[in-house]
Amino acid sequence: MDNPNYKSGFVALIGRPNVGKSTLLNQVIGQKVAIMSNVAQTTRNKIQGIYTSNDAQIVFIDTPGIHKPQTKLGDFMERSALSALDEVDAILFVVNATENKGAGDNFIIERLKKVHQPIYLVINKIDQVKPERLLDIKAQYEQSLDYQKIVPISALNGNNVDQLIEELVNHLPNGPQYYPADQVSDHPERFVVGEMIREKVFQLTRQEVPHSVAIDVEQIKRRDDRTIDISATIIVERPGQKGIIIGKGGSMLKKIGTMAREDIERLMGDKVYLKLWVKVVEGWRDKGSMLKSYGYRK
Ligand code: GDP
Ligand code: MG
Ligand code: K
Repeated sequence: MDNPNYKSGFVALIGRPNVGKSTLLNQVIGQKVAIMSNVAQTTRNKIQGIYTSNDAQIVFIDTPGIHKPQTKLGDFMERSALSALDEVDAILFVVNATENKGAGDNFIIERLKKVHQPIYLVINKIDQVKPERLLDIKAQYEQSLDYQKIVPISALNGNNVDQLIEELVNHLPNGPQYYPADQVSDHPERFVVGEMIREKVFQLTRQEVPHSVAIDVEQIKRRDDRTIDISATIIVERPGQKGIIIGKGGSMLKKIGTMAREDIERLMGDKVYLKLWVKVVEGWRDKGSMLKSYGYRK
């Protein structure tokens, strides 16, 4: 590609859990690359979604929510979220129009004050609020940072998302197309597959199994007939959690497996055979070396 006017850059998505960062990413990329859930902090790693057009390429970094770390895993999350900010060309600070600016937002704002990159305030979920409310939420934020622009959107129904992209592209530097046009994520398949399984564990077990779940994807093997064999282990901290995930006569594990398999098939476009196991590893979240072996990047 020899277009001297081509634009490209890296953009970080920052915001409290559940403001709609993953939904926005999925809306922009048009494919399920990030993990969506009502349960806070299901997105533990940086997940990059890549938007490519004839004029521009934007590589999105979906950071985990910035919060005060309590465990080694929390530490990992916070460090990766903050270090991401030094590498990007712009930051999207996403907030929820249905909620007032709170302590979590103020915490992020304090961090963002140290950053020199242009910051866009993205007010999401405007499909749920009246115009007066939008003015009110704007007023709550506009003095807090020197925003490049304030952009109200609905990530869910796509309202004003095109304008947000246009705005971003206009301010990106000229640069190369880093990734091929058909690539939407730079994550290894193992990671994305693991995240899809973990999402189903959260969705189906709700509050009963908290964030102490890791997925170890041991094998992804393509056969000659293009079907894919995958085996993975769901790692929990306590025997009680193992019981919940397996369910009566294995019913819960079966449900998790079926739903995850359907998602993975959609992603990979081939038939998948998914084998799932459940294992108890006490206190895995505080074992730094284990975090690495489960694929959590430094
Ligand atoms: P994240 O934690 O910031 O990545 O948030 P998610 O993308 O996982 O979204 C959290 C919840 O908010 C999900 O139930 C989404 O469907 C919902 N959501 C996200 N964006 C919108 C929006 O624009 N409008 C509405 N009504 N709901 C949204
Ligand atoms: Mg998310
Ligand atoms: K979430």
